Amino acid sequence: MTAQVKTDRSTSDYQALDAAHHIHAFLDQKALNEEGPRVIVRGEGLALWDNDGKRYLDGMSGLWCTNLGYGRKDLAAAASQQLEQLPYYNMFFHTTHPAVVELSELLFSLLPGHYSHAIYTNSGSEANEVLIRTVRRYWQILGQPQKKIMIGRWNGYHGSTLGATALGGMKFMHDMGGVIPDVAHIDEPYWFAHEGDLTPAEFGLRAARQLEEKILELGAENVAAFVAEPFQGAGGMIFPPESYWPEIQRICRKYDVLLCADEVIGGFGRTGEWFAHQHFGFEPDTLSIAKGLTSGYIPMGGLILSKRMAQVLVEQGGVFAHGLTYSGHPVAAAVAIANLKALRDEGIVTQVKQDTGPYLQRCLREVFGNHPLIGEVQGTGLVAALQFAEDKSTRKRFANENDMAWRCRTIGFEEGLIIRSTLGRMIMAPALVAGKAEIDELVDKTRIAVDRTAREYGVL
Ligand code: PXG
Repeated sequence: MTAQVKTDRSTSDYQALDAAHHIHAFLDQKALNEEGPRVIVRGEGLALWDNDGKRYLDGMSGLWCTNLGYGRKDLAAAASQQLEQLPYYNMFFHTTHPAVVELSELLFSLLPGHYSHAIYTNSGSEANEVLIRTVRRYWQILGQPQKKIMIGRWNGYHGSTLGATALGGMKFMHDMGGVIPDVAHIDEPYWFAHEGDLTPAEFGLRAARQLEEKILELGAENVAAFVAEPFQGAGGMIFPPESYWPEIQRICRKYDVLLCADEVIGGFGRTGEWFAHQHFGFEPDTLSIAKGLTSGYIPMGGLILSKRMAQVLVEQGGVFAHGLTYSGHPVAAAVAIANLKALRDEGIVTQVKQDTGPYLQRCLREVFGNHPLIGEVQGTGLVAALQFAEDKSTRKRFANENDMAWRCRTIGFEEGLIIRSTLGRMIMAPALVAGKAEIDELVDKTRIAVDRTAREYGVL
């Protein structure tokens, strides 16, 4: 299959205009301009085509978001119908609209029963901004306005706006433009990087107990919430040991600290459960959502609240001083409904849990379990990471692991594969509609990229 689209301009024209007008995300703009970005023009299923007709297998669901894959006509039709009927209205002037009401009905039918309310946003970053304000408001209403410190994790990612950046633990982001006060961090539960001889289970408990130490250091009466991704995504797809989350939950309950899960990439089927916290077996008070809510076809995010929190805000809170023009946007809501119905009615989440997820995980462990470049394979469902390591048994990492991973990613592109590198790890998160043939192609092309990297670095 070829691109089958005729664009108006040559790739070099697009690149020149792109260089003239854009600052790209997380890249050295000058270096990018010298190289020129790939110009992506079409998508179908898991395949993308660039302006020169080259095909790529998208192993990253765009940016962890196209859970249904590209080219879904039902989502396009839902948007088009809503655009004709009611392209915009808001939730300010004592008004609502059917699209957002029906989205909530559907969403809460998929969520565990102890959640009841949503505050919709346009993105995951905004969901986390709203989280900070809502959590602080909750404690204010309960007469504890000093309980406002948010604890996040080093290397966690919660978005690129100011509050979300502060909540996240990417120091290089903190260094650009500053942070907000009353935010603290604990370490990430990254067993492979940890030096010493703790088992994963022992390490999981130790990592979780850092939260208790931090709460005691700051004073529980001052700590509003702990916020984390159930598995860390942008920071390297780090899976905590099984002992981690139950201990975190115990600590949060003990000190009356809200437990907030950032489900922006873990939500909507990625792990084979509807939400990643269900895979890890804990019960957060809030969920930040975005990405897979609409399969990325249109921007939408939100903050989901437990009944307990919502009741306080609704019954005792008075005016909730927050509102976005596009909160619950009808077109986004219509697309989200079509997306959630497809994920549910086509049995896609169940398929990830029972069939394609275990298949991907098995294939990766067979191919990379004893690979000289790979120290560990992590993941569940349709998300996985390969950790580069010089010595698997001692967990010794290559000094230049970042360069190796970046090179592996570049080779992937050459081979027609999009996977992501983070520090010394390769990450994949294909669309949840991936069939076994696409998973085979993903694993096969990843092996070619890893082998070529290993040969270039003299490891194979
Ligand atoms: N929380 C998490 C856990 C995320 O992964 C956000 C919040 C922010 O969402 P928005 O919609 O504001 O971007 C994210 C976003 C990557 C990558 O390369 C990851 C994200 C965004 C861009 C790139 O892994 N995650």
